[in-house]
Amino acid sequence: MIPKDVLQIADDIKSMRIRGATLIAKYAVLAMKIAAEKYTGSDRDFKRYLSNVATTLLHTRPTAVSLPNAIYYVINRVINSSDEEARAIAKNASEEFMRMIDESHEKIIEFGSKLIRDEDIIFTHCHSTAVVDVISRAFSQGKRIEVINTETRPLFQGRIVLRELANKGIKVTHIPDSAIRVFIKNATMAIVGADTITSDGYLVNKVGTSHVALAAWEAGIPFYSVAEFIKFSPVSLQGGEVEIEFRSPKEILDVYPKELVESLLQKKTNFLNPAFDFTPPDQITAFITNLGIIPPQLSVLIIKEMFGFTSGKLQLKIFEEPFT
Ligand code: RI2
Repeated sequence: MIPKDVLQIADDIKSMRIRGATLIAKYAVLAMKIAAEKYTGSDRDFKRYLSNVATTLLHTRPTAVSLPNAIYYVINRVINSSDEEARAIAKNASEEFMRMIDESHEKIIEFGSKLIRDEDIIFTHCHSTAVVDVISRAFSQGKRIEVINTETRPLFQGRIVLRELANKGIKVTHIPDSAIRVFIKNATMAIVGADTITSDGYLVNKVGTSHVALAAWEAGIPFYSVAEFIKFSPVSLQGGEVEIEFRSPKEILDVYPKELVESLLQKKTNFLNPAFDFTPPDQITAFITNLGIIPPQLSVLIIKEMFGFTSGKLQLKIFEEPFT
């Protein structure tokens, strides 16, 4: 039986009470750790139990690669251990991975804040912990900066950015998503987060990101994505495709008058709610990673350095067949 608090974490990720690619990964390994600690069965059955926990977590959200990367890290170590040591290894690997995330997060803040100059006006889209931390660090270094940010429909994650940065004393101009091209001209750089980066340098991030990149390219300002190693996809190196999550149309319709929704649903209408889009590498100036600032064409190097060249193959194998 999967413990209640582990199921609760899975549910919180699915419903986006826990959101943001890094936080999802952190909670996924925390759930694996809790699962290992609360296990009361025999050593012989532990690996099968953990495989069920991993499957439950994997099925919460399909797009951010940080989730399978985190789960793979723990599972890979457990598979290669004896039945007797598997439980302790699951716990240690989870703790180790959380430390790795924290260390790489600190590195991207350091690299990212160096790119921001005094008097920069930074354009951003959606809420990314990494982006907020980079901007906050640059501000605390005394740089006089401003931010332009989108609402990010339909879930308005832009409001989180607005609140977090404004509370720190940073001047923020908050705009509707449809005004991206109007205001990007006022910015000196664009910085967004990342959910998945493929081996050939495509960025998968909150829907609308590709519009920001295109508008930044047109305006001639640099476009960066801040991404720890967990955002890079080893599976893409093996030809694995990124699945774009389509969320419930309810998220769009929630702000419409109820009567209008009811009448529209009886007509020939269609409501689609993709959560992410693809930005091509030629519109990305660089990824700000824990290993440094790299052009998108070198994404494969991060995968090789952090996961190994063949890890994508192993990931696919582990996730396709339950292990014992
Ligand atoms: P950090 C978010 O996805 C956004 O797309 C954001 O850019 C990305 O995760 C990375 O966020 P969602 O979970 O890891 O809101 O930088 O769908 O926090």
